[in-house]
Amino acid sequence: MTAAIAPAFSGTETLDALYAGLAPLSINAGWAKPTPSLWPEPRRNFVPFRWSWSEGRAALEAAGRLVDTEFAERRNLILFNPVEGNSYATVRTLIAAYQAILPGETARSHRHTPNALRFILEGEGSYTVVDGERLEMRPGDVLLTPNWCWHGHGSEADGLCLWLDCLDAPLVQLLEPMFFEPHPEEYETVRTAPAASPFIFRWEDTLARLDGAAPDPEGRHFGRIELGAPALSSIALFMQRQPAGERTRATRSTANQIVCVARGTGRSEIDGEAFSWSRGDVMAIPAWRSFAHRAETDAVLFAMTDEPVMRQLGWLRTADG
Ligand code: GTQ
Ligand code: FE2
Repeated sequence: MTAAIAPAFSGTETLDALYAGLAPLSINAGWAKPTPSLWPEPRRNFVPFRWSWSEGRAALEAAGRLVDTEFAERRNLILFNPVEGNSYATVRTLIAAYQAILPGETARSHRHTPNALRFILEGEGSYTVVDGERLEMRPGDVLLTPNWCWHGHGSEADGLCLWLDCLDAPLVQLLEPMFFEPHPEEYETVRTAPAASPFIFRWEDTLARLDGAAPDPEGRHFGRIELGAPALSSIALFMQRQPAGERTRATRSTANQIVCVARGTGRSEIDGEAFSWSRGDVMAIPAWRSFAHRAETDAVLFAMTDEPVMRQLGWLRTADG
């Protein structure tokens, strides 16, 4: 038997009275919302931006004098998008950070659900240990640490070793499945040191593959290869070579993108704003912002995007201009 429930709104005679009666029930009238919940096309939330490696590098050198890896598990500088209320994400779903490790240092192992990758900028002699495998890191290399893989870093170099990290942590924060765990032994024991691994894309292999890469007939990029297919379940990685003087056709995508300059100098236009760049600089290209790259010298751009997420969910769209 169900008890009769008092019809709370039977005496409600005005819309205002209806709204007032709904609010304490945590119900809103969908037709009377102050702001729309659907809009015709992606909004300009995150902004186009460029971080300069000369500034980032100098800041990392200072951080090297001021903090050790005992204090700072990772000596990383987060490249946050300069938009109201944000102090973490570089674009909506991804975060990029410059990281440094000093000669002789080790950075404790941990694991987390965010997928991560590193693009090595400078220094010979650093390594990362991923699930017990020691992997050497050299300039131009890309190394993956997918969801829940143990990873810690170390350096046997003479000088600073520097790289760019990229993680899908902002997406994981948004969707909630965040887990993080420090390694029970702090530093994971190295079991093997393989020369090759599905977690490494070597710079020399990238260059060799780029030699055979055909340009996009539509001109959206010149020679371009993908690292992995995709490299991570949420992040696709592309290396694109662009000859001096060439300009890509302006395009836009629902995918959020971070670009790091692997080689050369040039200028990009992102939603009407011009950004000049050289090696190590990082650009934020948020969803649906038009972008075109112009190379001043022969250039290689490393692009990281959330395209796999957009594709899997049926939201990947691209357009000209
Ligand atoms: O190297 O494990 O920049 O876990 C941010 C989070 C680097 C890392 C970052 C991380 C790492
Ligand atoms: Fe990590």
